[in-house]
Amino acid sequence: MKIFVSAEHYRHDPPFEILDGQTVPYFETPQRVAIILAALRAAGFAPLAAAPPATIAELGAVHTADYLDYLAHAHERWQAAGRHGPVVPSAWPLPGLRLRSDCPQAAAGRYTFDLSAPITAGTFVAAQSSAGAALAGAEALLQGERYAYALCRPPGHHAAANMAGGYCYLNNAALAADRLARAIAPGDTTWTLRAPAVAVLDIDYHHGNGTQSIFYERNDVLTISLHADPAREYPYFLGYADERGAGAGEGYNLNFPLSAGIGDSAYLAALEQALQAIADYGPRYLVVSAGFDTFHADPLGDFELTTAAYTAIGAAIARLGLPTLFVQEGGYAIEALGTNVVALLHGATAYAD
Ligand code: SP5
Ligand code: ZN
Repeated sequence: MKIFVSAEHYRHDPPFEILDGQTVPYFETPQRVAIILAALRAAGFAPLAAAPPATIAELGAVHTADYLDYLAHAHERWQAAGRHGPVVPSAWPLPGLRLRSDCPQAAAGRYTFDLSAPITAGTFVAAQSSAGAALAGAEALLQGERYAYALCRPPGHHAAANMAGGYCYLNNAALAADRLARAIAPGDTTWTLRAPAVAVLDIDYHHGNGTQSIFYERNDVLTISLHADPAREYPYFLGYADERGAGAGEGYNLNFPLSAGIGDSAYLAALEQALQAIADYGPRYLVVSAGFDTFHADPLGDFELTTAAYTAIGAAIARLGLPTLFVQEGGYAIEALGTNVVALLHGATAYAD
């Protein structure tokens, strides 16, 4: 198991977020990485490799140039306009409004879909470092590793080609999946030669709206997400079961919206359906968006998974027999986060063939 860490993650440390109308301390903290690293070391997972930050050219594989320009410069433009603190939107160009201004507040509304992705001075460097860890994990699979784990922070699965939100800025899992897919048939721009090269399995509590939208019209990357039903839970506007992909990508997106209070056995049964779908498509590589906010004690979630479930999830994933990259997403029950990450990775490696 090769493990890559986003070394610059600590440069992203927003002071607060606005959660359901309340200003609260930011849940997605640098402490999360420290706790996971300590648990990995204690469990004997070593050595840890620092990955180089992803370059703008690498990020352009799944993100738009204008969005990357925004992310890279939003904070300095905000400050130059005399504002203090992190960049947070205050108005959005919803349908019926006009996208004319590119002043810093207008840009924030245009490129951020919620109040949970503030941009501080170090946010873009941290996000580049996070994406770099995921890309290094993809390269490790291409070099023949059976497993890799990218300890990404900030997380990525809510970030779309041109939108930040939900603690996410750059879509680490999508960048890794795209890298793997392109490696299978370099130069194929129709996706057809590569279909279906890679599956992304998203087990974060929240729907991976960014990953879904990035690959929605592609058939070389199958996207599957198990998550809280968006009819009751964030991100509300995507993640329903009837979203199946479009155009060439039709049939290459699957959503499993789940009920509040779901426990280990019902969750594992839903996971088996998702894994069977992956097996039926026959991809060459698997990327797992690994969130742990499905844990019973998570402050953001309403699922009831125990630590034992993560071991079982890892083992079930391993039985697919695919080279697999685990990409860290959410998980906010700090005291259990390291234990749960180790449980997932142990589950996978213990069943390696
Ligand atoms: C990567 C990731 O896990 N991002 C999650 C972002 C969630 N942001 C807003 C969630 C608001 C839902 N209300 C929580 C109610 C807690 N009782
Ligand atoms: Zn989440």
